[in-house]
Amino acid sequence: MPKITAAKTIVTSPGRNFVTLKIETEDGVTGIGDATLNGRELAVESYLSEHVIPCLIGRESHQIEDIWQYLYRGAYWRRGPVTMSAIAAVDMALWDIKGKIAGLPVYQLLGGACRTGVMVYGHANGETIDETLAAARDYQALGYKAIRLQTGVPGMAGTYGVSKDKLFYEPADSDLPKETVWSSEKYMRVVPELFGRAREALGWDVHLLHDIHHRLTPIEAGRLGKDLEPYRPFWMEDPTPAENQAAFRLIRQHTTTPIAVGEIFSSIWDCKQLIEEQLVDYIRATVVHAGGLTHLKKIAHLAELYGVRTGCHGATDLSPVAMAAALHFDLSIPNFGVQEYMRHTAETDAVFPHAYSFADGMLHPGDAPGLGVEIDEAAAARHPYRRAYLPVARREDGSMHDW
Ligand code: CS2
Ligand code: MG
Repeated sequence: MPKITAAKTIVTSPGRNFVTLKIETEDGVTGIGDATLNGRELAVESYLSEHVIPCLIGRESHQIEDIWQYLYRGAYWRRGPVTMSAIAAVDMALWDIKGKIAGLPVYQLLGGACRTGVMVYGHANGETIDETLAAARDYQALGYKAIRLQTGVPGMAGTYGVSKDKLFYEPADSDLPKETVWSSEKYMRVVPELFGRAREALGWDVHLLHDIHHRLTPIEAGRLGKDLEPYRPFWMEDPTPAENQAAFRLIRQHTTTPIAVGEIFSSIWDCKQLIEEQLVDYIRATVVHAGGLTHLKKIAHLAELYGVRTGCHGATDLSPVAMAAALHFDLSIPNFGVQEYMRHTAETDAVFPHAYSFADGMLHPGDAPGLGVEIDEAAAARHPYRRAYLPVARREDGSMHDW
C-alpha cells in the first residue's frame, strides 16, 4: 500500500481566497483537498501545516477511515469548523489518490451512480424584484431547473445574497468586516411579494428557493413560511440560527414550506436532532466544512433513514475541489435533493482545471480517475492571499444581528 511521503498547503487568491492541501505518495501519485473556510482561511492552513501534516507522513494512503478516526479522535479537541475543514481536506485528497490508483472516478468507489446527473440551483438576485426576475430569466435561459431568488430590501443597503456579479456570489469583499443594517419586519414584507411576482413571471415548472441566512426568530420563520406556501417554494434555507435544534419544532408547527439547513455545520452532531425529529427536509452540510466524504456519507445515511434529502452548500467560496467532491457524493447517494452551484471566476477555473461540466441544469463530475480536478501551482502562485472578511449585520438600533 502506498505510503504518504509529502504534503503541503497551497494558499491562492484567484479572485477570492482558497486553501488547498496536496498529498503525495511514495509512488508519486498526488491528491488534493479543499480546506477553505471563508474569512478564517489561515486558521485552517496553520492547523494543517503545524498540526496535521507532520502526522500524515509515513501513513498508508489507502486507510482513509482510519486516518479520519486518527485525526478526529487523536486531536482530543473534537469538531468545530477549523478542525473539521482540515480533516475534510485530508479526506478529499485521500479519496482522490485512491481513485487515481484504482483508475476510477470517486463516485464509483462510493457505490456508483444513482442518477444520470446532479440537479443544481443558481442564485438569481438583484437590488429590486424586477432585477431579480430578469436574473432568474437568464438562469432559465441557461437551462437551470432550480433557481434561488434573493432581492434587496427597500431602505436597507447591502442585503445578503445580492451580489455585484450575476454568476458569482462574493460577500467576503473587504479588508475589515463591512457593517450592514437589518430589519426583519421590512424583509418579511418583501419576500412574499418577490415569490408572488416570480410565479407570474417564471411559471410553475421551475423550482424556486430562498435563503433566510439565519435572520429570523422561529416564530417569524413560521410566519414567512406560511406566507410563501401559496407559491410552493422548493425550500426556505437557514430560517433561524440552528444551535438550538429544538427551535425548529416551532417553525414546523406553523408551516409546510420545506426547510433546508446546515451550510455552517461541521459534524453529524449539529444535525442529529434535526434529522431524527424530521425538523428539516434538506441537509446542507458540505464535504469541506463537515469532515470530508467519509463524514458526509454518515450524515447522508442518517438522513436517508428519516426521509431527509441533501442539498449541499456550493457557494463561490467552496473551491472547485470541494465542488468536484460534492458532485461525486451527490451522484452516489440515494437521498440526493439538489446541489447549490455558484460558478467560479475564469481565474479560479484556470487555477483549478476540472472535469466536471454543466448541461441542461445538471452537473456531472466526469469520469477522470479520482476527483477529476487538479491545481496549477504556477497559476496559483500568481494570486497571493488577500485578507477578506464577511460582513456583519446590525439592527436599525445598532445592536448586533446574525449575518
Ligand atoms: C450562502 C453562502 O450559498 C449560500 O447559501 O448562505 O453564500 C454564504 O453566505 C457564504 O458561503 C459564506 O461564506
Ligand atoms: Mg445559505
